[in-house]
Amino acid sequence: MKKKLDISSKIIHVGGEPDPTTGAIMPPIFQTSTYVQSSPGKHQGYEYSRCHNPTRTRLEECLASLENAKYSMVFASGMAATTILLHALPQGSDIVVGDDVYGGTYRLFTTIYEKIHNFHFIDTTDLKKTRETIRKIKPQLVWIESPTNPTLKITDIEKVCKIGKNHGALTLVDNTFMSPYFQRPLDLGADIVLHSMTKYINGHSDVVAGALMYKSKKLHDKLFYLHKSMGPTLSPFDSWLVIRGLKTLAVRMEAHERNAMEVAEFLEKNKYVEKTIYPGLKSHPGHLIAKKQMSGFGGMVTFYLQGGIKNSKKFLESVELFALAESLGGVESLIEHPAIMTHASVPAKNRKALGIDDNLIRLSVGIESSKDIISDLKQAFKKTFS
Ligand code: P1T
Repeated sequence: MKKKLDISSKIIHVGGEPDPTTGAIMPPIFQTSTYVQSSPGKHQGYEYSRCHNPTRTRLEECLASLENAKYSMVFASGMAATTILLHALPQGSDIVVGDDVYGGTYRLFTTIYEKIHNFHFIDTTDLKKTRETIRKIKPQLVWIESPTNPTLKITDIEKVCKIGKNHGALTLVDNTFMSPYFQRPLDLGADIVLHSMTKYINGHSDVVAGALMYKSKKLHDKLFYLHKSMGPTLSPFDSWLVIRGLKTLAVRMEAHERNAMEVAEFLEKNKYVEKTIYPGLKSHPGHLIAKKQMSGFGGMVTFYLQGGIKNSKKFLESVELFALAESLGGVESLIEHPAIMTHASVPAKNRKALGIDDNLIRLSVGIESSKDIISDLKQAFKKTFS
């Protein structure tokens, strides 16, 4: 019955069965490192918490069902999920990567893992170029972020997955910005979904965590072996916090989107803004693809402020309700400067080519009153330009 539920009900109920021994409606935090065995090797499915933990299992069950996957594995951060996935590929794999990805992902690929795999960065919104590159390189993996961080480019996930499949490549989608509530890449043909659960899935800026979701048992066995051997384990308490935060994902995402749309429309009309980027705006080049593959446009808005770095800094120092901080997807509104903060590890030349300019500002629009959010931006414009 639970498999057939709507996503907003699955968020609350899958993995959330009352505790069988006490009836407690919330799962217990199994704050234990080990489990007693009745005879050597004879146990109840749990041996050691680096490998398995019942609180973590509850979370993994729910996450797998939200992405319509068979399996999910959680990790101590989004980057830990990425690391383990890269180890699951044969050494020397070719990986085609969307050119605009989170700065930390770019850093990991181009410094630590460039000695192990070959990364080919391309604009995956350009289907012709993507088809040609995949046909030529025959990669093991295609890595897409959609919408991208920070310029919110939209890749046609279904089409890229098809191209990948035709040439024997798996496709991974980093679905952090949308959460499974607004976008489910496995339904569009992807093989693996990655989340930084630090963002919308947990939603309360109090946990760092990551997850992978997929259907293949072979991949699951490989990832489980790597997880147990390498130990990027999410603690029972953090697993429980994510279970708790996740319960309100549906209402939070609806509120983020409502507010982000209002903010984007406000910015688009503002005389001090050169350009506003939000997939929900008709002016966004990926608007129609976004409409096709997402059921909402999310809470992230970026814009180019008039003037250079001086104005950007002044604006970022002037906000009062928005907090100037890295990260996104929490209930509170955050603002940041990608070139100096989240994407500082992307070389200046690449940043320029991607449009991560000194006047690009990224907003993670929270779920406060939209009136207060917009008043805060108004007063920051006034302070910056008066
Ligand atoms: O921070 P961590 O949980 O390790 O997740 C890394 C990560 C992966 N994928 C995407 C799309 C991300 O945005 C992130 C983390 N991003 C930020 C911290 C940020 O402010 O953009």
